[in-house]
Amino acid sequence: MIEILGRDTSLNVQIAMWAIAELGLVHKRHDIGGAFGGNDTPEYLAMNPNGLVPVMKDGDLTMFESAAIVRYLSHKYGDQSFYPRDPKQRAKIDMWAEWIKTTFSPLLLGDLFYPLVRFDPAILDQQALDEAASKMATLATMLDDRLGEGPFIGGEHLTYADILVGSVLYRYYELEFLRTTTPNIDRYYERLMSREAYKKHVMVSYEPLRWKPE
Ligand SMILES: N[C@@H](CCC(=O)N[C@@H](CS)C(=O)NCC(=O)O)C(=O)O
Repeated sequence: MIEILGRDTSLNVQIAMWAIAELGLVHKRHDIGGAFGGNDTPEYLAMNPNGLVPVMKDGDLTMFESAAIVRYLSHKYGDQSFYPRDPKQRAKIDMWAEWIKTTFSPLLLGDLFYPLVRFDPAILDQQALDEAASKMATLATMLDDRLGEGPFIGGEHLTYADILVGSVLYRYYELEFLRTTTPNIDRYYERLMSREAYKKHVMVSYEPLRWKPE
C-alpha cells in the first residue's frame, strides 16, 4: 500500500494523490502539515528534512518532492501510454512537466495565489498583481499553443505530464484575476474536470488556507 503524508489542501499533495488515483493504486493519506502540524517532528524531518508535504512511502522506499513522486509511481506502475519508456517520447512531455513546476507554478502561486488568498488583503499591491497577471498571460498563451496540438500534453492520452500540468489549473481558474483568452486550456480543463480522480483529489477547496484576522 502506498502512503502519502500530507493534507489534502496542499497542491503538492494533490499532485501525488491524483497520480495515485489515475494509476488505481491502493493507498492511505495521512493529514500532516498546515493546521494539522506533524511535519516538524524529528521522525518527519528524517523523512523530509525540508519539513514540507508530501512524503510518500512505498514499501521500503520513502521519498519527498511531488514531481519526483509522480515520476517514480508512473515509472513503476504506469503503462507505456501513461509513462512512455522511449526517451525521446518522454522528453517531449517531460519538458512541459518541468516547465509547469519551475516556471508557470512559481508565478501563479507566489505572485497571485499567495497575495490573493494567503495574505492580509490590506497589504495587497494592485500594481504587483497586475504585473503578475500580465506575465501569467504570456505563459498561459504558451500552454494554450501547446494544447492546440492535441487534447492532452502528450497527444491523445493522459500521461504523467498532465498530472503535473493539470493539477495547478484548479487554482489558475478559481483565483480572481484577469486571465487572458485561452480556448485550448479552457477545453483541456473541462476534460480534466470530467475525470473523477481530478474532481476528488485536485478540486479541493483552498478556503481553509485563506488569511483570517487573528
Ligand atoms: N517542491 C516540493 C514543495 C512542497 C511544499 O511546498 N509543500 C507545502 C504545501 S504545498 C508545505 O509543505 N507547506 C507547509 C505545510 O503544509 O505545513 C514538492 O513539490 O513536493
